[in-house]
Amino acid sequence: MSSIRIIGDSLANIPWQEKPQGCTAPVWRYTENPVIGRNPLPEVARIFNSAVLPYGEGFIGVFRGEQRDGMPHIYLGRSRDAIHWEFDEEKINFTDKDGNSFMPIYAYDPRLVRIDDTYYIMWCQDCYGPSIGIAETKDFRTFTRLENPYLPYNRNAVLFPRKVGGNYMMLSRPCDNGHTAFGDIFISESPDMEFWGRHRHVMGKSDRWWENLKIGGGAAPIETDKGWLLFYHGVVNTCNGYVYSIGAAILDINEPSKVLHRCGNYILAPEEWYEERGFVPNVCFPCAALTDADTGRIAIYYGCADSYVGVAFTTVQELWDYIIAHDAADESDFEIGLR
Ligand code: BMA
Repeated sequence: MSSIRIIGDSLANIPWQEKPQGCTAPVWRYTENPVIGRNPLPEVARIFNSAVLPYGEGFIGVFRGEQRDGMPHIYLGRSRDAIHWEFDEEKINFTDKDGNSFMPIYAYDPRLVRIDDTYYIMWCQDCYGPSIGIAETKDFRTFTRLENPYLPYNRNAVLFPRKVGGNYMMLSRPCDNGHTAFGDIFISESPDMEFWGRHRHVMGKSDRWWENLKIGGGAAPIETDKGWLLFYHGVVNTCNGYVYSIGAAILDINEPSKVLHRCGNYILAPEEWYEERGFVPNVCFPCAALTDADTGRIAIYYGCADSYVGVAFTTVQELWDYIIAHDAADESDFEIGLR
């Protein structure tokens, strides 16, 4: 097998546990999962589908908090070790460019991406139906919403952590305004974070049963010397409803609408109690990954059963070997995605 390395910062304090003896899977769960349990705040019943990044001496995150009126909003959290979190009791107060309050009606499944000295949050919100909201902050005190990047309906926006070919790049998943029984991942480009275009198809659902209904972007793509490593979710419909698993693919570094490799097997599927049992059973929904370029360690943050946050570990080499050994990429993946 060839070797692979992460291109990025070192993160000596990344949460980590060694692979358990006898584990045959490419990804293993943190033994103390879930890291965020029920009723984490007076006004919040569940936190899940959330994203974290290193910040200062510790970590910061944007968390999907399901309020007791059933509406999701985004809450800020801080941690020294990326395992134990303290949350602001009030949801993030988004403003417009003039500093006036500009709150979404609801906000869910946030992702958090740093580009240079700016942090971007993207999430799903109502704009006459589910669509993507995006905001920027430099200090995690003021959060300025930018123009909505896409028309409705759309979910699962994931920004790349740097420009590619001179433009910002963002994955998303066009959908309907219900529980969407279809969906492929697309990519769009922008020179300025306002005007998005040059849309391309990246990858579709497949005939493999774990992802044969729909797929959607997960964590911000991780730069490696073999391409962008993408964690995404894949969904199957069963007689008892949707089941969400985590998949992995490698996208071309300069032309990320091309999928170079795609793991035919899921890398994590619901099997622990906190993934199988909850508000929505059988959901593993990745939204972030911490990485340490020095060791190749990766900590995946994923929502569990729409009720909890879990952490799972792997290394870039372990994952690469598994993806290549189970590579199922075909012509529809290799294409540039323009018709
Ligand atoms: C999707 C999104 C996710 C959720 C999943 C399972 O459509 O709403 O936030 O985790 O369904 O309920």
